[in-house]
Amino acid sequence: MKLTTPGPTLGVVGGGQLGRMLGEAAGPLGVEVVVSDPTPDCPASPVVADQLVGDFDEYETLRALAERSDLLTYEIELTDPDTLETVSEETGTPVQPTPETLRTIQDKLVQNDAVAAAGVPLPEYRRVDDAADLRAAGEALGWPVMLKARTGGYDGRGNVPVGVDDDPAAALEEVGAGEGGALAERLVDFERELAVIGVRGEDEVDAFPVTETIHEAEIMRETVSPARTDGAVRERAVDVALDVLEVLDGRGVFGIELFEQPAGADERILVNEIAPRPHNSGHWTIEGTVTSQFEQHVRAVLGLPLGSTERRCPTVIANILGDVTEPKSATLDGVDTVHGTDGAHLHWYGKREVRPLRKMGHVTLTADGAGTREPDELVESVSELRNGLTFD
Ligand code: AIR
Repeated sequence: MKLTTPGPTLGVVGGGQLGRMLGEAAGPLGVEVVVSDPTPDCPASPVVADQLVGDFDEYETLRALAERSDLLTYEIELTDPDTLETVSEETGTPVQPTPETLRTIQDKLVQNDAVAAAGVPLPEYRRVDDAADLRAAGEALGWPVMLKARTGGYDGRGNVPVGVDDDPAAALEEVGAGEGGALAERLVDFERELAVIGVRGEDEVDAFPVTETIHEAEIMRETVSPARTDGAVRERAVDVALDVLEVLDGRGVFGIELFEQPAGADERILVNEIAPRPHNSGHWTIEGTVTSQFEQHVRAVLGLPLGSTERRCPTVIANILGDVTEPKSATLDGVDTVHGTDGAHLHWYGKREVRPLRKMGHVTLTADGAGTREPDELVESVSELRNGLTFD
């Protein structure tokens, strides 16, 4: 490939934090990024060449984005694969990962069916269209179950555990199952949650080192790399992630969330969920690996050679979530301590409004700066740094 200025234009549907970090990674490669997002001055807008304002699934916006771009990708699953396919055919601008892959992943029931059909292990699940289905699923899988909206949920929205005494109709309403239905999954008795960022390039596949993810109330709080588990489990996690990549079509990075079951279980690793884009579990790669997941996504979708996924040093992150009860204008207090700590890096997503539990940024701590390689100490320190930040 030869490079000129301006270089190739990558159109990204969605201009939230993932679009922002894609923009930051694309710059040095000489790749121009244009995003589309419904919110004017979206988080990506200060770091990309341009923003088109429009809904994620709006034909006019996606058509205009395709006309401006050499290739389209997306950083949120709420876009519409049919519309992406249409604008791609009309303009000749390819979409990666393919709309077909988005279609599979967007509907968690179709996603689970695809993973199961490939023989990749995952928790048992049942389709749930109404309260009677949910009761039957609980009887079959054992209470409580994890109820998930088939479409539209992210960052903790759309998932809720349901017990035998809970009102099934209320639970279905809470996850918003009215739109596209739901599924119930057996609640896995896991040792810890893990995630692997897999990547498919032009004619190569690879995976980043496995990450441990710590969740509370269905929202990711911290990640730890290397994951605090044994080598055999880490290897198995990467193998399962590579098997998942086989199910998917198209180039790009994929966030693959996993459960680690206790020693003695039939399967040590089960697939939880797949995202066809960079993922929160891979934010540590910005400082922690030779190539970040964002640079890797840009390389992969454009068909450039992939970069090394090797870890530089143990690295942890803590998410900065909205610690407010009502939405309000966002002012983060306490950042000086983060800036003043060796090995700590602040990532502010530039969201104008803070909302309860909204992802507003993250703090990364690398072992080479922090002076300890002990994962327990690192995760404690990064949590302390994050806990010192508040929205006043
Ligand atoms: N995102 C997409 N899927 C899951 C997540 N977290 C990221 C994308 C999207 C942004 O979250 O970057 O644009 C939306 O965040 P919010 O806080 O505006 O809902």
